[in-house]
Amino acid sequence: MSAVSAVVIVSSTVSDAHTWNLVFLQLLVEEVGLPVVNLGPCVPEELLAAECLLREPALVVISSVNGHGYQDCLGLIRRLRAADQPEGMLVVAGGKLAVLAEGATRRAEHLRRAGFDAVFDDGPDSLVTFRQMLVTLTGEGHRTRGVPSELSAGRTP
Ligand code: B12
Repeated sequence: MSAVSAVVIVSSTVSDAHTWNLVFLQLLVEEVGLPVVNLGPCVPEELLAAECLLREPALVVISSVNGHGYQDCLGLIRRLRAADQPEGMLVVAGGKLAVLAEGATRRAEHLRRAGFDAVFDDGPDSLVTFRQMLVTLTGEGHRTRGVPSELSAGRTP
């Protein structure tokens, strides 16, 4: 396992066919000066894992808006935190991760415990916080795993 690069992978989950969320996030990441590989919609876990092995990204941004993101993310993060994956790779998720708002805090906490560095809800502040995180990444270049606590605290799906 080697150190991560400055590349950001933007990806949806295996079940999610929406694309404009991914385009939006790609443009946002590129705006702060980080190179992006956008894997598009309906990405199988094994394809995402293979891309992470190949590119050793600094950050993987998972976006899902179809309401099944929480379930998809649980399987996906198990795969991305397996022993063969790059160390120091940040993985965050956001969008409309469930159909019901009820239980959002518990789901976000569960995803963080499962291995996500941050989980962003669909509220107006999330993109501001997410962008701050990107700016931090550009400042630090190569970094080790971990999102500053002020960025990860209170993020819910
Ligand atoms: C266009 C659209 C489609 C198109 C997608 C075409 C395409 N090429 O993308 C089609 C028709 C295929 C489609 C299908 C479905 N859709 Co649809 N779709 C939409 C719609 C109208 C717009 C989505 C869009 O493009 N938005 C523009 C982008 C830029 O914004 P966004 O997606 O909201 O993402 C923003 C935030 O969520 C956030 N964000 C997203 N990800 C992340 C990640 C991070 C880290 C951060 C910080 C932020 C963040 O930032 C983005 C910019 O602000 C929305 C309703 C709506 N008005 O939002 C429904 C919507 C997303 N769809 C929905 C549903 C249910 C479906 C279907 C299941 C319908 C069905 N029964 O078949 C299928 C799902 C298919 C699948 N396998 O995924 C629901 C999801 C409900 C939920 N989450 O609880 C929505 C919300 C409609 C609704 N109100 O019910 N859909």
